[in-house]
Amino acid sequence: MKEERLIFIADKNDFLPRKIANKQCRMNSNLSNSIRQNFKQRFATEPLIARSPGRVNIIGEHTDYNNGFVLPAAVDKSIYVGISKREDDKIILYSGEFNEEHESTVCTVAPTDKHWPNYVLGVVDQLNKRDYAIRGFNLNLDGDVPVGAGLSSSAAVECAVAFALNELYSLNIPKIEIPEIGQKTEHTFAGAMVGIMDPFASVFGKKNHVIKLDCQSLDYEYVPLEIEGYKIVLLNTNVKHSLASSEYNTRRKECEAGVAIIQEAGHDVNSLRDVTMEMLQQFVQPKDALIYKRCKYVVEENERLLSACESLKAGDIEGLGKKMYGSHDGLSKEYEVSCRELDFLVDAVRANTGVLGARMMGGGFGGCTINIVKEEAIDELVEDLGKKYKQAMDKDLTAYIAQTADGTSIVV
Ligand code: GAF
Repeated sequence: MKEERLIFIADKNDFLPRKIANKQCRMNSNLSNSIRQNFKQRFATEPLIARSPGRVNIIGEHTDYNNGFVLPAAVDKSIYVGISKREDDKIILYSGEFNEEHESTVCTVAPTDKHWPNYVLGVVDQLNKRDYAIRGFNLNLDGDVPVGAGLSSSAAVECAVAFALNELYSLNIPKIEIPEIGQKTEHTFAGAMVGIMDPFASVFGKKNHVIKLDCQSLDYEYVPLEIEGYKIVLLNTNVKHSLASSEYNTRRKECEAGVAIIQEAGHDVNSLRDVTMEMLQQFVQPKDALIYKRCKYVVEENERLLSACESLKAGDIEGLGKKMYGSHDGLSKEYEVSCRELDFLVDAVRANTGVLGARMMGGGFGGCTINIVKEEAIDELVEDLGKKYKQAMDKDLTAYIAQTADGTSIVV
């Protein structure tokens, strides 16, 4: 399939089938132009515009909050933020997605019952807590990162907002602090005890590269994504099960419980990053089978990632693909964050010679699978699987070919 014939692109809230000629240009210019126009109409002034991309993750799932490794890349779907200063302390927000306004003030920011403003207000709260002085602002939010598909639209919002406020009020926030502000916003204003991966990928993304990130030290390395003849294809289950956020936090606690058992046995370990399979077998397995299973997955996923990274660097895409299947099996059977829709999509491509690897991506319980697919096999795969998925799950399957992109920036 030729690039110009890409037939599935993400639009607004979802993946919609659509024929376009030049996706990248259309997306960037259209969205930033429309946000500029809407902003001028609404606030009668010229905005500063920041964009921050969504992300994919090749391998290394649920490892970030265990101080492990991840291998994400920013993609060509972004959140755009138009912003301007106010003379007072007011925060006036408008979301194009929800066609809704929300008002607050800088010194009284608090979580709201409405969902979307929290990702902006939480950032303001973080800036307040870190003594970055801002006054009021008008803000207009829009973008084409599909919500609920596991591409991390919320991290993209947080990073775009932090980046925009940094620029607007000349705050001189060190770049590394932007992802931390995003992560803390999730903890405090969204109740999700997420790791650093998503905002880090959004801010530090680099076109044609994946980021090998050590979530313990935050050291990172850009690894070229050289998969000639193959594409990264995301297959969206179009489901998001309600378990997602509660089970996410539970998994985090289960991992901490595993670390605590090993600490009680007298070992100086701070996280699963310091834990070996031998320790798990010796101390955790006899005590708690469930905790053992969870921790085993994480320790093995870190090993898988390091080896997958070597495969990628050596041009062994098949080796990389195999580890992706291994990752899915661990996520599904041991970490138990998959669901029948995700398992169906991965199982359905296992025997397909055009697909080198596939696995669920992100937190789980819905969203997308990430697949490495031979270019000429994509059309048939999507068509065939679309029918099978509809028949088996009575849901539509949508697909998106992910292109890597640069991280957060100001749009001029
Ligand atoms: C979500 C979280 F936000 C990330 O921090 C990460 O834990 C991921 O789930 C699972 O790898 O996207």
